[in-house]
Amino acid sequence: MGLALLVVIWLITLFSTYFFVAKTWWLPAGASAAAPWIDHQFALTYVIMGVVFVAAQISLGWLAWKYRDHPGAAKVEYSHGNTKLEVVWTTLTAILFVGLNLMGSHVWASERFDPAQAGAVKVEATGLQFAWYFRYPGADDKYGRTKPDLIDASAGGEAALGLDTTDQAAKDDVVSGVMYLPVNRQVDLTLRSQDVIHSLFIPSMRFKQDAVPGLMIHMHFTPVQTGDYEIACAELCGLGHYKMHGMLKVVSQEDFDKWLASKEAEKQ
Ligand SMILES: [Cu+2]
Repeated sequence: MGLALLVVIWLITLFSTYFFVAKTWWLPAGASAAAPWIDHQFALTYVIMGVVFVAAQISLGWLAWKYRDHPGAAKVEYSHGNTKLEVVWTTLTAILFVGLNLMGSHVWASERFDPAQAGAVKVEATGLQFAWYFRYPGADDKYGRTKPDLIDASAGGEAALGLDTTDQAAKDDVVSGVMYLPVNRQVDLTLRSQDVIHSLFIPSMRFKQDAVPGLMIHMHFTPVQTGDYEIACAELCGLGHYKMHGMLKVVSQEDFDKWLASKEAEKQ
């Protein structure tokens, strides 16, 4: 029995570790300026935790076998713990946990607390059950007023956001179901939610941030590669959560200007 346990524990350890080492299910290639940083932190966490995990499981299997019941086995002795050992591993775990958090907080804080660069593209992302809408402030660089009583989710677009078209600043606002961004320019993102908590998750940008009703959350990131990228909602937000899917199109500045101009023209 002890030997069977050892084999099972070691096999489970080997198989589960293999999928991480072989990167069978892994993140898509990073396409934002912060991606190398985040990937480095991600890999470091996995390597450290992987070493701890494998060492713990190998010892577990070996101990299960070593202390198996067999003729001539020593009499069982109950231990009430070892204070010195407990202090050592609690301290080591705390150092590891706090250390990794401090390292990671630098990247996160740079996207959250540092102000966006001058000339960043302003985009507002609004989550609602069950879609994402993206709003661009237009030539005046100002988002127009929205009013809860004007909201008509079934109409989509501007009406879904409750855009008050009598507001001067709202006249040139562009609302899109697809997020367009110019490459190599920082995005000054404002996150909003209309109903429940959603989470804007763009794996290729290594970006994930909750959208919370009543809050305007400011974040920024810089896409560095053109292409089409998936957007998902990463917060279980209701029955239709699974279809709360969107697309991000990172294009050249020229194509971005053309797209924005065509959307402005559509409004006239
Ligand atoms: Cu959602």
